[in-house]
Amino acid sequence: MKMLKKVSTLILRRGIKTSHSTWSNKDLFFKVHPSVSQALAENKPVVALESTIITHGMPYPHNLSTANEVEAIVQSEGATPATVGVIQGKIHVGLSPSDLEHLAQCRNALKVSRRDLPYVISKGLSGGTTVSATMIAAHRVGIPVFVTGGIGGVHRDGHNSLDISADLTELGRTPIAVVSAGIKSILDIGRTLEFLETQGVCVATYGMTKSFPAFFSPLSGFSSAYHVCNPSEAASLIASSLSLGLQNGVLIAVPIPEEHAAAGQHIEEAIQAAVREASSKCVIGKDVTPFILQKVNELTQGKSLQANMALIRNNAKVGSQIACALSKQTA
Ligand code: PSU
Ligand code: MN
Repeated sequence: MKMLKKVSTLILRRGIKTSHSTWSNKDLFFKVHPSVSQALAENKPVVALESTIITHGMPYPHNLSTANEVEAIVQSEGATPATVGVIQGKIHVGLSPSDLEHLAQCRNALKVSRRDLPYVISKGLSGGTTVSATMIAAHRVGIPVFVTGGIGGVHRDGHNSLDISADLTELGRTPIAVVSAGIKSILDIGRTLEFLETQGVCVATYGMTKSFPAFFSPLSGFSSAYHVCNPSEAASLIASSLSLGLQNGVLIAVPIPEEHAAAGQHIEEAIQAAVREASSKCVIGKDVTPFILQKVNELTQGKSLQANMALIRNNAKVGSQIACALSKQTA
């Protein structure tokens, strides 16, 4: 509260300035963990991680153990993890173990996307950042690579309801490379890919084919525009996008490893049932994704959660290798 007063006084005294520096004073709204600022200052690879997956995507204590495991994987690949979250009105880039524990256990943490940032900051609240809000934070502090499980997309019937995740427009306006296992089949994958094309987002599958993955399954029946075969190719793609000065993101889609995709069909059926239940219970807006994730976990007796955890670990490994390759290429 105090800090906001300081900013508003500043703005009032100097007249309303809409310049970037006045409204978005990094030091007032952001708290960068020393390990992250040190790595950035030394041009070492850093990987941004989101936290809605912790607050709304997985139940406690699996959310906490996955978050810790993912950070350890990033470190073991030679990069510094920077989990982003909002704690009492400050956007933290890099969370301490106690902040992580707090978010993992906090029952009233909000799900914070771009549109929610002004409110949570003005009220001094806490929350998990979605892909869109995490991209904003990563970009502000200069982290080009961000790893998550899955991104949001165009919902089925989204062409009527206009329920289109803010993640997609964020990818169209913020130059960050997002590494994910594609898009869940609860979404309209075809329309999501069309929307990403309109937004100018370069989508590439990580692997030997262009098959676009559907989160729990390595195949969605749709294709990416391109594919990249290894970390160095992925890094070159990202470096080209950055050097061209394109102000949009890149999406690297990493298929779930075969050994964890076995329960795919069972999970798929549970997803269909969960989508029907969400619709009959009139669950809408930002509550849809968390509702479906929890329902599917129940219906599959935890198998979807295990697959979810496995694919995130794999994304962390691949994303860190890409971040390390990018850091070498841009050194
Ligand atoms: N997909 C998952 N788990 C998640 C999310 C997506 O498997 O936790 C979260 C991500 O943070 C993503 C957000 O950015 O949901 C998208 O929400 P919405 O569909 O309301 O935009
Ligand atoms: Mn939505």
